Amino acid sequence: MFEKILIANRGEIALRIQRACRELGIRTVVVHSEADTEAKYVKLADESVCIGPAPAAASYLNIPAIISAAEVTDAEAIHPGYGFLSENADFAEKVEGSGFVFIGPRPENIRLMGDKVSAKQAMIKAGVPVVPGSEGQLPEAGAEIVKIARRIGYPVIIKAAGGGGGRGMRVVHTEAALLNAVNLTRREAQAAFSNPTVYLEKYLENPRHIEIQVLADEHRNAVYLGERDCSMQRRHQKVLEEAPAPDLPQKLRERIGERCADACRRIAYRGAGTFEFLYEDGEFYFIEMNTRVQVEHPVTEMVTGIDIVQQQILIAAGEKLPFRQKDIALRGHAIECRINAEDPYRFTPSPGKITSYHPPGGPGIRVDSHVYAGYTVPPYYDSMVGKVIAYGATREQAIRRMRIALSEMVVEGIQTNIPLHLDLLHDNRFIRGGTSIHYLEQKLADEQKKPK
Ligand code: MV4
Repeated sequence: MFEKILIANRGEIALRIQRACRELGIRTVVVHSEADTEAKYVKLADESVCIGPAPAAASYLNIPAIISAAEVTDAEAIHPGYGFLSENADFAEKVEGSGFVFIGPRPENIRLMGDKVSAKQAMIKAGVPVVPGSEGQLPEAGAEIVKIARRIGYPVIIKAAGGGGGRGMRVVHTEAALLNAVNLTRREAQAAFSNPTVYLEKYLENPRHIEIQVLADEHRNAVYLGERDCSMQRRHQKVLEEAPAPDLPQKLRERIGERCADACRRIAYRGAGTFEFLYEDGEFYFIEMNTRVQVEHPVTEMVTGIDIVQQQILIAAGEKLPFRQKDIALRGHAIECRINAEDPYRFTPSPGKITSYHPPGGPGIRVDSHVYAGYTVPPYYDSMVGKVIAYGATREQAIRRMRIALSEMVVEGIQTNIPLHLDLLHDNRFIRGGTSIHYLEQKLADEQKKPK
């Protein structure tokens, strides 16, 4: 096992990784920017190294500085967390080329999934159901593109191979608008990702976003840890996630889970991963794979009892998974609310000093956060300051516990989205469960229209 791990991230996930290391008896080095020097989780680490000024490009994305920090502290492995360099295949390669272990998938698998066209082709080959579409990049010739779109049927969506997470896509409703949309998306893709490659899919009008968590070791063992429903989102930012997905039949869960675990074995996947699907009318359609630990991993941890971050570390150390599929059972229900430093209805960021802080507690409540009274939320990074996770025997109990938790919670000095969460937790459609990816934006738009 490793003796020392370097954590190449900040905020709540840096603290989460630290906790996993500590439980495994591994010492930690945290790298940080000048804006994070005073943070408690930095002081809590066994060692810390300042790697640059506040802007992420100069610090958390500074590959040579991070590798130098690993060298001077004698760390053996690097955990990238989520965001920043976590899905950068060049970083993973440089980490390994410098003699360190990258706690994540092989660089070639990160690269395969980073290109959404090659990811989709790999899934088709592995028998994972995908959204009907161009099965590869779109050709140059307009007449060919028109033919493909006619075969698929309108509406269609044009997506950039280098995109993902909602960047670089355009919905097309008519043949008249098709070629102009393709050209626009190509130009945007070239500018944003230095890659003009685009592909086409049938546009699903009202799906849910359901994702399957997997773990795979270096010995071709792979398991699925059930699913998360992440449909409650605004502008491609998830707001609230839950596990399991409301009303998903057990048969479908097993069928899609087996497909994902099979795909992992086929591509020799290693580490934690997430298969993202759109789910509509009882069918799963693969869209993307994430090759990192995700923000919402705790809901899966709560319903499976498996520590995903510890498993990432054990897998990176070359160990075999300590369980098989038959040992994994989903028990109860978990909901996560992302707590953001922002105006709860205008969504403008609200960084600054937290003057008072009372986190919730009690049965089934978990708080993953690095903040405390006196902490200053810096303006340079994303606005998430923590997550509250509520576990219950049933979805109803998890909702009740979350309502109590958020009504107890006090964060003063900055604005947070806690009022939005409390509103959602009393929303009849949410309480019923199974809302689509458009529900929250529609609800917010409807409330805008209502006179106060
Ligand atoms: C789609 C889609 C409908 N049909 N693809 C947005 C993020 C990126 N991961 C894929 N996205 C979508 N792809 C087809 N063929 C609708 C979305 C989408 C979406 C997906 C998941 C979660 C939230 C979303 C919000 C808007 C659009």
